[in-house]
Amino acid sequence: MASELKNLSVFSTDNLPDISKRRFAIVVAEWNAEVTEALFEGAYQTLLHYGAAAENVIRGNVPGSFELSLGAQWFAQRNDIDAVIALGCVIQGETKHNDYINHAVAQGLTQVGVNTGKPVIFGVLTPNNQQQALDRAGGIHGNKGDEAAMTAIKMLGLQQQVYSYSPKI
Ligand code: RBF
Repeated sequence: MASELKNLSVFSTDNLPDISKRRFAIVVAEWNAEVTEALFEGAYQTLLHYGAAAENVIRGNVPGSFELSLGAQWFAQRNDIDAVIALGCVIQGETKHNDYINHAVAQGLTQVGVNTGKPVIFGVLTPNNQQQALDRAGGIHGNKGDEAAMTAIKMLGLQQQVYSYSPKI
């Protein structure tokens, strides 16, 4: 496979907005905790690295990925939260539960973002097995938690650009 030895968490960091006063919520699913803790660590450190203040990053846990949407909604509805990052890991099993959960979470998080007008980031791994997950949670393929945090930052930059734009008439 083309991605076999590649770090997939490579992203451009040009023109990032100032996030020193922005407030983030990170919602973490407790299922597959070894993986989701690593995703959290990646997301948290990335936010701090690019200028977020530690006291402006709050964390909430939900039991499983299915609960991420509601957890994200509760945070996104707060006036003092600018962006929400949802982290989970749904490993393929012998039944199709993973498909149901993945679709529900993808739709749920999309809805929360669109309804609240805030960046709500899908940081849910959907691997075939635990190793694939670990490879993407601080392993050979990078850390999707880092990417989720960077996505939140970039969306805040776009939001700022859109709302500060004034047409030259
Ligand atoms: N939650 C996850 O975050 N990752 C999983 O891999 C996962 N597998 C599940 C498998 C089954 C058969 C069931 C019933 C639940 C699973 N969940 C998983 C939990 C799910 O996200 C949710 O917490 C529960 O279904 C309660 O609403």
